[in-house]
Amino acid sequence: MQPTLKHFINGRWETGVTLGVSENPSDLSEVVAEFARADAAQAETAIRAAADARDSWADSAPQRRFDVLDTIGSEILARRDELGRLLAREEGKTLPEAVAEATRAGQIFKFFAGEALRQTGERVPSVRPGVEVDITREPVGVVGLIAPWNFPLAIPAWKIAPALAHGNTVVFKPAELVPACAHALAEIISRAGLPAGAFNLVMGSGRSVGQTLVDHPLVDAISFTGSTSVGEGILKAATARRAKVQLEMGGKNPLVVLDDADLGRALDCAVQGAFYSTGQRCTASSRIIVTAGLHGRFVQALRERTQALVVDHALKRGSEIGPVASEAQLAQNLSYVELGRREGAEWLTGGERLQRDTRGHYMSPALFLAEPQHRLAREEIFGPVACVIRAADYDEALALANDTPYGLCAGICTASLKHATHFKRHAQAGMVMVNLPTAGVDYHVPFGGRKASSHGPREQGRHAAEFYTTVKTAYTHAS
Ligand code: UN1
Repeated sequence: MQPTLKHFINGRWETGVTLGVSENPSDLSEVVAEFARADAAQAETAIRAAADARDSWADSAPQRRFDVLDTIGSEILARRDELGRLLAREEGKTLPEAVAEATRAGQIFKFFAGEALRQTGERVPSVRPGVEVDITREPVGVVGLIAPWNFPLAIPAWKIAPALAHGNTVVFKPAELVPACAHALAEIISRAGLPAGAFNLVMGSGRSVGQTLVDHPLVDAISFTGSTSVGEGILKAATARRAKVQLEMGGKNPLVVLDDADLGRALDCAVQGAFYSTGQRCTASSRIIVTAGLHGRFVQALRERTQALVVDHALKRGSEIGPVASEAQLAQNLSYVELGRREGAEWLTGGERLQRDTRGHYMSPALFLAEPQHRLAREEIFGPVACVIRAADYDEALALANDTPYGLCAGICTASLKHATHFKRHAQAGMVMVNLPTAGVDYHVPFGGRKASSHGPREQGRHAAEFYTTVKTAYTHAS
């Protein structure tokens, strides 16, 4: 058994108030980590440490920030296989997916190392003679980062890296399902040359650690990725005390397939978007909207492709779909499968618990034919459960794609430049994919959605500066 994982607070490793364990969802006989859990008081200690370190890190030179972030990125990339293996064991995505995620985390730190050097401002003449105006960006201060379990390296990376690059200090609260991934990342960050208190890891529940971050007056900004219901609570509490808030929440992402689509490519997009990472992505394609001329052939082929997917242990060579991450998530997925049948969606395949050599949270990917009003077709499930909806033509497909409370990502498969161009313009989503799966995004461009999917400025890329900095306008009379 490994030693109990500790919090990292004010430059020191600290034991917690209670203990938790994470288990391997591919093999429940394996405990991945035992970890310290904090209470509100310990979370507050971390917040105070971040507040004390605030000026020193805000005043650090760009070269220093570059060096710290570049060092972190290099180590993650050098250890991507080992980190990917840990991720696959703890979260359950397949080893190739997990190594790709570790790689992405390293690349994100490298990108934001560069951003630390690319800080710019503007100088503009005043409307008054003899006066100059400088417009610059300054750090926000202490940021609380609350991350989900489904991308336990990449999402923390795309919050921590821009926060530090732009001169903020950090209190990071990971999801309780994935403490070993969070700890591995924190351990690398702890040796990269930051001042004590600039980065803190506090593990524990949302109810106590998360809520303390959201409510504490010393926390200037909160970035959260997770469920819509939790996000809405954070929004109310944090805006009431005028903290800055960035939320990335649910999705019910449409993939439109038109009659003229390349069938093979459309099937790849649907299978990858709906079922890879076990469907546990806010960008997953959970509504596949197919026009009448291709509908019959597409549905038959998609059903065959879905049935052929290999569901097994995340570390097993040849596994395409790992287990569901937790018993609670599996129960939710199965309850939606049940609901789909009850509300009259036509079951095509899957949606059953599976037995494998090791005891784990396995289920077969589920596919339904649904009507747009079915809850199965409207609510985020966050598992390998997808539905196909029939549309008469492009216009109806676009209307169906936009008929959702969410607006994260929308995809279209078509050979028509006219329809692709129209869709890019009219899809009510923060991200649009043409002949690509809705899930699987680049690390150097903005990420985020509209409507109930997101709130506040975009994450990632240069646009991350909008959340992690605040603008200052300075006037000077040169006499
Ligand atoms: C991706 O699709 O590449 O929680 C990333 C999520 C998103 C990340 C998706 N925030 O699924």
